[in-house]
Amino acid sequence: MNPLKRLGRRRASVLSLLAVAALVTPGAATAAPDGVRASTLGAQAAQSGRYFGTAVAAGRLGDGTYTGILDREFNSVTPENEMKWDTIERSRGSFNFGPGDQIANRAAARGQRLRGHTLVWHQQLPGWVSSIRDANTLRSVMNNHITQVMNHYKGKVHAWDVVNEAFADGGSGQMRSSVFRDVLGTGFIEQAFRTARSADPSAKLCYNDYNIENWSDAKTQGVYRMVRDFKARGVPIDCVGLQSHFGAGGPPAGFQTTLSNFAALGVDVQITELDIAQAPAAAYANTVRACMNVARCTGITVWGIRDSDSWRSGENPLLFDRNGNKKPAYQSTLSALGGSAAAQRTAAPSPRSAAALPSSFRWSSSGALIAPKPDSTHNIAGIKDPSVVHYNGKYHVFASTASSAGYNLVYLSFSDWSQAGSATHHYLDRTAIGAGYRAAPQVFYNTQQRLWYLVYQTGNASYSTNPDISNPNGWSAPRNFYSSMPDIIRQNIGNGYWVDMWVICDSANCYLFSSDDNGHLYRSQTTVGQFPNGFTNTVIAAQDSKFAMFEASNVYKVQGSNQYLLLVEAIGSDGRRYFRSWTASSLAGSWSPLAASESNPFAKSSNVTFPAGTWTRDISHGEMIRAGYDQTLTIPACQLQYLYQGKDPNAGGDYNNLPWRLGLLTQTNSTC
Ligand code: G2I
Repeated sequence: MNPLKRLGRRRASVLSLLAVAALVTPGAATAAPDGVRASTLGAQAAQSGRYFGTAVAAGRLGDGTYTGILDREFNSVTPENEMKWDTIERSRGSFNFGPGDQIANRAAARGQRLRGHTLVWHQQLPGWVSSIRDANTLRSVMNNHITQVMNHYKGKVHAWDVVNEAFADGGSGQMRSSVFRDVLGTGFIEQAFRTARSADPSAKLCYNDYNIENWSDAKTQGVYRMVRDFKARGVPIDCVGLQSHFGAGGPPAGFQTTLSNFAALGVDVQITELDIAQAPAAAYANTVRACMNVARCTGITVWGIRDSDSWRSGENPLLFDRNGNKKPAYQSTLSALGGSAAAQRTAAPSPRSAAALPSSFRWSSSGALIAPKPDSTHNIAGIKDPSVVHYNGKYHVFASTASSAGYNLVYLSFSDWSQAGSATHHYLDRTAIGAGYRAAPQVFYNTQQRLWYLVYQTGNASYSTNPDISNPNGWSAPRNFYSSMPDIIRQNIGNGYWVDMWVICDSANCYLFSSDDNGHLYRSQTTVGQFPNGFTNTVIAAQDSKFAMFEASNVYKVQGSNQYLLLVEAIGSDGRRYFRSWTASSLAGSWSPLAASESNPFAKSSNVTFPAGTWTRDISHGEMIRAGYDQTLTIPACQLQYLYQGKDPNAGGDYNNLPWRLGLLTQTNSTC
């Protein structure tokens, strides 16, 4: 969004260009190739820095079919039973590490990582422990067990399930009854984690449980509150294990939200015991994709190798059949990890294509949901350029405020769109972001740095950070991504302005896109590790006539696919704003038209219905409702929603005083 320009009078002169204009990617005649695809689960997961593991039973290590698959496919192992209390300390003070060592030593010899499972659990607990009634005795027994076992496996176990399954099923959200809770009180979990940290400071300490995959479940909420409390009070916890023993339907709809929300607390998340009744290929793929879409989802473990090895063998829930053959779920899992088996290259469409976006779109619009809320010191005419994330049960919206006095930013949050209009507007000029020209915000969470970023334009490309998105006063003062305008922009910008900065990262790099009001979309690049510094290699990512490639570009990752989506606002033959769309297979790749013309637009008044009344003819600068909120900017492939700015079609006059409002588009032609 450019606060200064007026383009309306010149629109007609470029109409003829719109239909035929082509997009080019200078200096990138061919698309970047996809990453090299691996043909095993572990190798493919490793390409994104993740592990792919399995539960291992010591008793099966003499079976050549079993070990053949184990060593070919998996780069992490979890002893299924061999590190549990009833094996390791069957009688008090007498430790039997034999079966655990057998698995640990075998894994170490083959470079496989080891998850430790589990130190404190109410099951597979010897009777001598569960019958203790004295708190001091039980505390020292528990601390001693943790310390002895962790000492023994120090340097061999990368992550320990310190406490397993301590929360109750059902609607209480409380801890379950167990000897530990009943004798030591609910503080036993904190005690166990503190003891574990002292015993092996370099191991990751995990809380592990089942039925915590559905975000809205009381059990999930109970565990979430505990982890949040631990992080707030400095109790050592590094990860949450979601066991993921699923029914045939696979993960619950909100599974990725759950992973993201835990991760946003500053812990890793891991899928620790995955198995799915009847192992539907799509259910496995959906599970894996959810993990791939969350940067801090660091690995996946399936709970066994062949169906016959499973604790639920009657349900055939694993990736290999009884003979050790790969099942369809194996192929879909490999695909979802980003890989492709040789045999699959010639096979029928992979599950990925099912999640691809359609090539034309239809939408239904809400009425104007959010209007400016002027106060005694903010005489605001329009609210514009929204950026939105759904986090912690709320929509968090950042937007430009516009008036003849200039531009600044506002923040509001609400739990439901029906409440958007009544939300409090927090003016960010009162924060360290400061007064003066700030506009076109973009918000996301950087999972590596555990910080929210707000990217916006100030004449340069600027940003502020905040550890807590819900605290408007937590934003830092503006800093710039560039020391000055990159040469290539200076050379191509013409009489335009440099606007609408947009950051998106894949697992290796972050990209900064921006527009120039002169038909160019620019792209700079830095590494994920260097971000927010080091943006260089600025190139023209796409170009067209100045009205066909106007402003307000958005770039997203499409969930469950290798597709990226580019949206750019254009000015139509009717003088109204609309959106065009392209896709690419990599962020630095070239963009192919999806719905990119005035007759087949991504979103324009011509493909939007207004059941609540036609309050705007412009579908202008805004943001998709994302599937997550991190730096990957992942959107769903289905049932898209887009928060946009529109205005009374009859309004005119001073550009900065136009009465922009925010409305929500919901896709009506989703096929999934
Ligand atoms: O129950 C499924 C899993 C739930 N989360 C924690 C995991 O540790 C748990 O694993 C299972 C093992 O897969 C089973 O193999 O835990 C069970 C015990 O609760 C394990 O079952 C036990 C049997 O109960 C014993 O009778 C048997 O001797 O497996 C033992 C070894 O085969």
